[in-house]
Amino acid sequence: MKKRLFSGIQPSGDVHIGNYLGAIKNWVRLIDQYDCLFCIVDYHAITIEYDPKEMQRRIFNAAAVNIAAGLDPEKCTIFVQSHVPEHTELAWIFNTITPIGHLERMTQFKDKSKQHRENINAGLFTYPVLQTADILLYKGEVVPVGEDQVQHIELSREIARKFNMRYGEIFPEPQEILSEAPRIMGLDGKTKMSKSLGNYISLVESPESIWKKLSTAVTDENRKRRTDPGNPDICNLFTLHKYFSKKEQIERINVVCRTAEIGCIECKKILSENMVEHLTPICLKYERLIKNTDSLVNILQTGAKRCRRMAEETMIEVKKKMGLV
Ligand code: AQP
Repeated sequence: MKKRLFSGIQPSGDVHIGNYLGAIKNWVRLIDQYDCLFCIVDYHAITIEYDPKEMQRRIFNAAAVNIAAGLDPEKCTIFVQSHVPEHTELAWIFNTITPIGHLERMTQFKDKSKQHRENINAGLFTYPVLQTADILLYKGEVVPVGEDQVQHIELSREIARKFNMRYGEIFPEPQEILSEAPRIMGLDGKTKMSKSLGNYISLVESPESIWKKLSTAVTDENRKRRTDPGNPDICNLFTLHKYFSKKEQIERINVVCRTAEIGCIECKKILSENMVEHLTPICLKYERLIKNTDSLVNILQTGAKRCRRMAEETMIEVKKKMGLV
């Protein structure tokens, strides 16, 4: 029996290279090792303002991009959170054992409250409780995520422990798995690359747009003139070179940037070419998939069917333990 892996992505905008390097690449790497469930978490995405007319497109987009990036639906289960009602049912139960103080400490809640001052809703606050339900409904043991989600996974362990102590042992304590790129910074070099901040390169960005975005991206801010020596250690784009460029190029740039033999523009051009080369197969596959919505619907329905069966079984167990049957 393979251990179960659960992970999710919000259909809150374009899937970007931060999501890819921080999470999706790891999902693809682990697909044969675990029984993998990948969830498009639409109930999480509605905690911020959105256009209902856009949501369906975003859900298909998230499914197609992830499949194009390597999530083979023959090898894993891909589904939409709202297609399995037990997610919110279990979240309600977990709400009753989660201290408010723990939720108040969550960095993402603090950040998002600042970002969306006009809409600090209860869903944003209890987001990590629903996330815990997402994972534990399927008794997920491992959760590959970016660094921003580690605090939430810690909380999910606490909730699992508390439930098990109070009502009896049911749930595993999930463990996060981080990728080699757990936190990709945005093109401003200052904030985490995020769908909602618009500081990203999408996974299916056109070559022209990749170049346009990279050409204005922040590098080593101390390097004012072309003749100034640069410092790759503090250059956000050098970090991206590490994931998209060839080993010899990275080694060379690491030297010639420091001696000012290469300028930022040339360095960005190399990165842009390599990024286009890396992302082109994903873009081409995405274009084919997104045109065939029937096939996407079929994949998501098959996924939801499997997940509903598992979710029903868990809820029967949970309710029995809690004396609710
Ligand atoms: N910048 C990042 N670097 C590394 N990993 C990242 N992840 C997100 N941003 C980065 C990881 O991608 C997975 C899916 O993320 P999500 O869709 O659940 O939501 P998020 O973490 O809130 O991502 P965004 O892009 O910042 O979305 P918005 O702007 O809507 O909040 C997760 O495993 C995440 O850690």
